[in-house]
Amino acid sequence: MVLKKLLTLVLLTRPSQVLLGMKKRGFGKGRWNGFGGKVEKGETILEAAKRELFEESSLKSDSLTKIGTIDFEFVGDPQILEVHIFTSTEFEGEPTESPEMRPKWFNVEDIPFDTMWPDDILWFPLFLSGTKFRGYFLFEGHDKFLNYTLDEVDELPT
Ligand code: 6OG
Repeated sequence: MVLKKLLTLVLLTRPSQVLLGMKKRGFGKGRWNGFGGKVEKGETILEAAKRELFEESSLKSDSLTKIGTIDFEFVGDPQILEVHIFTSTEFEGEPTESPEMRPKWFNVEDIPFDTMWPDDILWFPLFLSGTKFRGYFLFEGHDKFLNYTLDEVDELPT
């Protein structure tokens, strides 16, 4: 049986820049990433994306658009992480450090891929060009993946 865990990831942009957060604790600690987390019982994936964005960065966005979905499998772990990735250019508030994340704007040419999950360098170009995508990565440990698929798609299921 395949166990799927639903997660969200929000990447806000402004002209030539993307907002990332340094993960201060838990899964992915020490890596820059978008803002997100687990979808709770009783909420939609979009609701979870907005909630996690606010909890981790103090920013509110009512116009999140889904840009991609990636399944992550880890060798030896029956649970697959289904990560739903959203983006927006519209948001309110000031990025504020939370117990989970330290936010920082990066120029798109200075995205710190060396201190991000290793999959990011492959799909960020699609996200930055506004191309929707569907992906799968099989990780061995947290520092390398053994194989992957990444496909551009016209539509993403909600
Ligand atoms: P919490 O468990 O802290 O949420 N996430 C990943 N993001 C990227 N870019 N690559 C991965 O490759 C990821 N695996 C998980 C989803 C974890 C956060 O980390 C994201 C969530 O936003 C394996 O609640």
